Amino acid sequence: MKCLLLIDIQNGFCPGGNLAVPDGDAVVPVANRLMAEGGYDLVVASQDWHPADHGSFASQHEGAVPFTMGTLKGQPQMLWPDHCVQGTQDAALRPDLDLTRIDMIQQKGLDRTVDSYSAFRDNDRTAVTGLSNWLSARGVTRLDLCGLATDYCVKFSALDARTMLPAVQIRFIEDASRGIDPAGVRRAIDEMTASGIVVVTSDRVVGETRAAT
Ligand code: VGL
Ligand code: ZN
Repeated sequence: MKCLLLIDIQNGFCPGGNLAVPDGDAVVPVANRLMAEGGYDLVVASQDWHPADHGSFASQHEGAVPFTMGTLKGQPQMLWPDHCVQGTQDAALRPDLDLTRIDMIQQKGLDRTVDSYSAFRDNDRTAVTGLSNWLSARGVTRLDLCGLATDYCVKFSALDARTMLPAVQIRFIEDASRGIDPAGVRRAIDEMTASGIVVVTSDRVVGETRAAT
């Protein structure tokens, strides 16, 4: 069973959004092509889904400025602009993403006391979202990830998939992803590669499907 996991392809992370990733909207046509031609049995989309008073927002910390480090539950925490607040347009999945092909939406970041970059569990690794059990129950053996942002939610999701689903082959689709900080993206790719995650392109994914049929 092959599954495609689309990370946080939401208005908030695209140009015009509250936490826009440079060129973030460029991943949408690539994700649509992967869903149509990538040969996946299942497609899951994650959705950053914060309460308005989420503790990762700089606005919740006296005098704090977005994109500086603060603390949350005693742990270092990057403080973000308010983004992806539940029920707002900023939190909606991109309308040009082909939502008809998505089998399940995994929301995350609902607990205001901890951030959740990963679609699998909170940053403090205490609470899980249930996604790893959902994938295991469906017999997923191969998981390809892509989306926004490479250096945060995509990386943390990929590394958690690696440790929480040790029998599953994990791949990162580079051209279907964009990051916040170029140096962070390079480090993220190095970390993913070092942990056994394979870096591929969408052309390769689609080409393999063609070769197999
Ligand atoms: C993300 C920062 C805060 C992401 C989510 O989707 O990469 N980054 N919340
Ligand atoms: Zn967030």
